[in-house]
Amino acid sequence: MKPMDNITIVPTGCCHDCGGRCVLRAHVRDGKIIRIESDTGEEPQLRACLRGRAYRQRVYSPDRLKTPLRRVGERGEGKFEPVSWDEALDEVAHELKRIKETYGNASIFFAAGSGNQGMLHGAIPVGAMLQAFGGFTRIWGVASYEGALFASMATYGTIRTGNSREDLLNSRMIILWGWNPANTVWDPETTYMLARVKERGIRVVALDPRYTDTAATFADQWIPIRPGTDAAMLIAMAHVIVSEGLEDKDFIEKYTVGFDRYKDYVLGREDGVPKTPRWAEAITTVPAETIAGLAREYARSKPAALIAGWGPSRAARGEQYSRAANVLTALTGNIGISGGYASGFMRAYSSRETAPGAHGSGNPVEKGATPRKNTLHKLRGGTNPSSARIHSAKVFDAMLRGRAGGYPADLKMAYVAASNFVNQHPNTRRGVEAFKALEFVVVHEQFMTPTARLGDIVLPVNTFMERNDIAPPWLGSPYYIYLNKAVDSLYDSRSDLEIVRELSKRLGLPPGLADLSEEDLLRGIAGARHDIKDYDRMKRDGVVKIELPEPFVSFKEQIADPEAHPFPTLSGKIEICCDHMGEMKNPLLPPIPKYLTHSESYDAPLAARYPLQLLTTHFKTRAHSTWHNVPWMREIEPHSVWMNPEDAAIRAIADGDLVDVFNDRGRIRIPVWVTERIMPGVVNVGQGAWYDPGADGVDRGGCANVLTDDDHSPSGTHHMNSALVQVERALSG
Ligand SMILES: Nc1nc2c(c(=O)[nH]1)N[C@H]1C(S)=C(S)[C@@H](COP(=O)(O)OP(=O)(O)OC[C@H]3O[C@@H](n4cnc5c(=O)[nH]c(N)nc54)[C@H](O)[C@@H]3O)O[C@H]1N2
Ligand SMILES: Nc1nc2c(c(=O)[nH]1)N[C@H]1C(S)=C(S)[C@@H](COP(=O)(O)OP(=O)(O)OC[C@H]3O[C@@H](n4cnc5c(=O)[nH]c(N)nc54)[C@H](O)[C@@H]3O)O[C@H]1N2
Ligand code: SF4
Ligand SMILES: [Mo]
Repeated sequence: MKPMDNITIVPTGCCHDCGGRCVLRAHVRDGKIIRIESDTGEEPQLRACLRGRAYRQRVYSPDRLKTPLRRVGERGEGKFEPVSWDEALDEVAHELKRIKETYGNASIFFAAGSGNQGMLHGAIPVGAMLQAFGGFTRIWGVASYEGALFASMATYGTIRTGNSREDLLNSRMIILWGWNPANTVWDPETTYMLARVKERGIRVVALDPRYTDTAATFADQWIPIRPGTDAAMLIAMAHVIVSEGLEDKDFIEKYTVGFDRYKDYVLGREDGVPKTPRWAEAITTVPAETIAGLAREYARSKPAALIAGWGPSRAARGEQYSRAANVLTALTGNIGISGGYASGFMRAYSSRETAPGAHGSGNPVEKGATPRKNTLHKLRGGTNPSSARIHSAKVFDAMLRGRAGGYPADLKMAYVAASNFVNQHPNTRRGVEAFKALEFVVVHEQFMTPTARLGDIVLPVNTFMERNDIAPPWLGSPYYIYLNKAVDSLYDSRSDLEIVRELSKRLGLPPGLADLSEEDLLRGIAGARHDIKDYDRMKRDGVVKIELPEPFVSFKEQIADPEAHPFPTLSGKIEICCDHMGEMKNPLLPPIPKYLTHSESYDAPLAARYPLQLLTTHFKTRAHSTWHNVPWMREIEPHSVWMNPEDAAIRAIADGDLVDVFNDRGRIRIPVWVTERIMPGVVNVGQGAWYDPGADGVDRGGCANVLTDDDHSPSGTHHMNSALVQVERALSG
């Protein structure tokens, strides 16, 4: 910290749940942040995006929750009275004890969100407290990546796939499939590397129903593709490669199992339908020549990186797309080599081996629960290790139907921390109904979100500018940021840790982690990481960048010496055909990747009434619902539904009109952006806008999850990009 002109520059960072984790330098004068800078060091910098730079408007927002609140009206009505911390915490402790005694710990649902990505604050201490209190019911099925994780485990037996970002410079060709890091970041150096890729003239192709900022900035070619049909295109690319003998035969022979089985499907020997580019054109709308051209180019441009994003897999049958992409990288031998890329989960360098959602064992409620048979847990992985968990898409249904509906618990209370749960999970209107049916809801929040509005007690939490924390990168890069406290907690807010400390006393819990000081806890966290060598230096600098001897290349050892380093699958090889999936005998989980349709596919009967496919992408101006209420962000890109001019014309809709986007689950009313940047037949509502229904039930906030389907595929993947909708001009405001 360097004082000058009464200004102290505090090295800190940004750690909400976007794909970043960036350096911030808070300029503080008289206890107030007056300016925010970012990384000014050597490239590649951990440079903050527009959201991080606008953080002052979030810290000093007039809407910050200032005191603990107790509900006075009906739940969800939004009427609260301020109460003291003692009153609020007494009530929470009393309700926790009452509910535990009356119904048992499994009736407590812990809605742990991603709002804070530091390792000390946010949902983590709350989970530790509830665990010490006897446990809780929680979710499996992480909205982010469940399909990709499942496919990665099935193919490689691990989630550590892909190469370091700088290794992209060694590729001869890069395919960005359903991936938009210009907005979603995926580690701050990604766009820097893509810019260098472009400077070097390496060919970049982007496949996305939208002409994304990434495609516009970095790609030589944009291929629009109909949502939910990517598996068909990838399988047709395999058809071209196999029928023209372009596959890497030695690689397939040495490192994979199941190629013949896949070949039979691809060539049509299994079901009489050869999966030709012509076949795929009818499904995907991508011209057969484009499909064949891309297949040949990819197979001949070794080393080439096919990076398959999570967006297309966050959809019904999304795991098939991920599997088909993984298998294509194997057919072309682009795995384990510099410049290649094992498409999979996309976690390259990491000091963690487990899936982010899978941590935190030892929940007493899950002890003795039967391990699930029909899940990938059997293959070592997945985030569903126990029959005591509820899929995150099904929580609302579980709250409403409980054990009688086949769920493991009758849920009576929700403990919400760092999550805008109701807004961020599919079928939000049902979510509101479900939360209203509970006996007690407590929410730790910074703002009165749509979920906090459903609280009985709402506790004001401070921001990362008001406490110390350490945050690992979001995904796969070698560094940590240290978030030094820049200012004191505003108003009467406290950290989650401080709340847990007070509450633990009231619950009579033995002294635990929460009794140690913040500093000791952070030293402990750093000490447990083999790659953090110097805590004090990291704290002083606000960041530690870890020098790797060379760029990380996943599966390098497996390829160099397969005898000594088998793949961690059952066969020890890359599984093009996964027998374990075959054993499940589920037609929706075939052992080889297949193109499968579903009830909200473009060609489903429902499309007669709801002919548009809705995407609910991650949005430039927000991390999920965080930053929604920051005016600077609203100015940059107002919330709207993206629609192609062709679709607008047939509906007599003009750019900027207020429109209704609707299906049987609900209706939202927002302005339309008529743009060529989205293909015909597809509309996009960025996820994360706050649910704000009028008396007529129409959501003026434009929350995408009013429209999404609360079902999941057998892999556990969400259907957030698989909703059919109609759009019409709004009749009133
Ligand atoms: N700004 C911002 N960044 C974020 C986040 C955020 O909320 N805001 N959230 C972070 C988190 S937690 C996550 S999990 C990640 C998510 O990161 P992603 O899942 O990669 O993000 P999305 O925007 O949902 O999807 C990426 C792209 O997939 C495209 N897409 C959707 N469906 C299909 C399809 O069927 N086929 C094809 N080819 N493309 C399709 C979308 O148009 C979009 O451009 O982002 C992280 N980064
Ligand atoms: N339709 C659709 N829905 C989606 C997605 C999609 O692609 N489409 N993506 C999904 C994905 S990938 C994810 S990860 C989820 C994310 O969903 P959530 O985890 O619910 O994320 P946020 O909406 O950002 O809500 C986080 C909340 O935490 C609060 N917060 C921030 N810091 C702290 C803190 O230190 N302590 C406490 N107590 N609170 C804090 C913020 O104010 C914010 O309200 O959304 C999912 N929802
Ligand atoms: S929102 Fe994400 S990318 Fe932007 S500054 Fe924060 S951590 Fe970095
Ligand atoms: Mo996510």
